Amino acid sequence: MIARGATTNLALLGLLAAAFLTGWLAFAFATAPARWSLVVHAAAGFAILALLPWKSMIARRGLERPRPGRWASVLMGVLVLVSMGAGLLHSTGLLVDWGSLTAMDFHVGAALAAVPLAIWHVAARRVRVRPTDLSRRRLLRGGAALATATAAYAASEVVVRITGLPGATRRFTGSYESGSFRPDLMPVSSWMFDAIPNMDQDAWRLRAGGRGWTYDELFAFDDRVTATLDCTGGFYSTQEWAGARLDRLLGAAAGTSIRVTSSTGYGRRFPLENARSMFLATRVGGQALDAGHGFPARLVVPDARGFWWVKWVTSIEADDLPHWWQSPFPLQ
Ligand code: HEM
Ligand code: HEM
Ligand SMILES: Nc1nc2c(c(=O)[nH]1)N[C@H]1C(S)=C(S)[C@@H](COP(=O)(O)O)O[C@H]1N2
Ligand SMILES: [Mo]
Repeated sequence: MIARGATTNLALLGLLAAAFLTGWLAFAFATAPARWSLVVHAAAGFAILALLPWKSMIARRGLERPRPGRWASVLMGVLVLVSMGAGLLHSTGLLVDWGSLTAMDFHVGAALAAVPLAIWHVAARRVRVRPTDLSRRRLLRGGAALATATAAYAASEVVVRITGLPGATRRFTGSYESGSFRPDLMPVSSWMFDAIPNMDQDAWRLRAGGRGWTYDELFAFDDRVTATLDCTGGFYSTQEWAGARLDRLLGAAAGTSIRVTSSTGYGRRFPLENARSMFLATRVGGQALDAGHGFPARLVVPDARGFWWVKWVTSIEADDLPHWWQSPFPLQ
């Protein structure tokens, strides 16, 4: 029965899908739900590790038959292993930064690259399910395996704390502290490909609330907030921000949502009622923003992930589109 491997392959499919979904779910939140989703995520990851001995028997047998596309299966295996290894390096803190990239970048990058190969793999290497594959005994065994994987994850977290590995200091999102209250030490990051633009302070205008604002007009606002930018790349940084609360810029703007747009074209949409708790910052730690952190002005959205904190903002416009009318994650 084990020799046929259908149960192992199906369990792998479920676990890979669960790991992928909970990973993105954790990225969507900067609050407590991120932790729950990451517990499920890590348990799924450990369960995949536990299945490797069985899967390698299946793979070895499969590789003995010359079939087109074997290299794609092997490449997918390499990508999944790279993703898993980078995930563990990040979570333990053994290796978090690799030059300008982070372990998280490799973790998510390798997982994303594996997706088309995984779809092909499942389609090209069909599993024929027989009733015995889903017997009660096997389901029980699967449940026990999941419980063991969760316990193994809990144990790994205990070990990380006892041994005092850097991973013990990470936040509930998994991110590491970096340069808090020291803007000069705060990392500069972008979602994907945005380069730091050259902004001319005198020519710059902000479109908001149906009018244009100059840099000096915006700089005159002094609303303050202490907030934590938590980047999905794996760092967080708490700073004292100053600028204008968004509802003050918008005035009596009508609509259901606002779109905040960067000079680079990057932008995010928010519910209009959130404007009261969002800020367009011109300063951090009492100093004007530098180019990397969003000069002339950048969004500060307390309790939202870093990718919502649009930099180099040029317009804030209200309209009647629903706030969820956008890609869940930026596409540029
Ligand atoms: C092939 C798919 C994936 C597998 C097998 C996988 C597996 C893992 C493993 C084993 C860990 C280390 C768990 C620990 O010891 O704490 C981890 C951590 C993490 N993964 Fe994934 N992952 C996958 C995809 C993703 C994706 C697509 C995302 C996000 C979009 C993601 C986000 C994270 C985050 C944020 C952590 C850090 C958790 C923490 O430090 O507490 N993962 N992953
Ligand atoms: C971690 C994820 C996985 C890796 C790294 C992996 C890797 C491999 C490799 C290297 C082979 C042998 C080469 C080949 O036949 O192309 C193979 C075969 C196979 N895989 Fe996977 N696989 C994974 C997940 C899955 C999943 C989710 C399914 C189906 C739901 C699946 C079904 C199969 C089947 C049916 C074979 C053929 C076995 C045989 O010919 O006896 N695999 N896999
Ligand atoms: N215009 C623009 N704004 C952006 C991004 C981007 O790529 N383009 N990246 C976002 C992401 S993912 C993060 S984590 C923060 C990083 O801000 P920092 O460079 O000040 O640390 O900016 C956000 N704002
Ligand atoms: Mo980010």
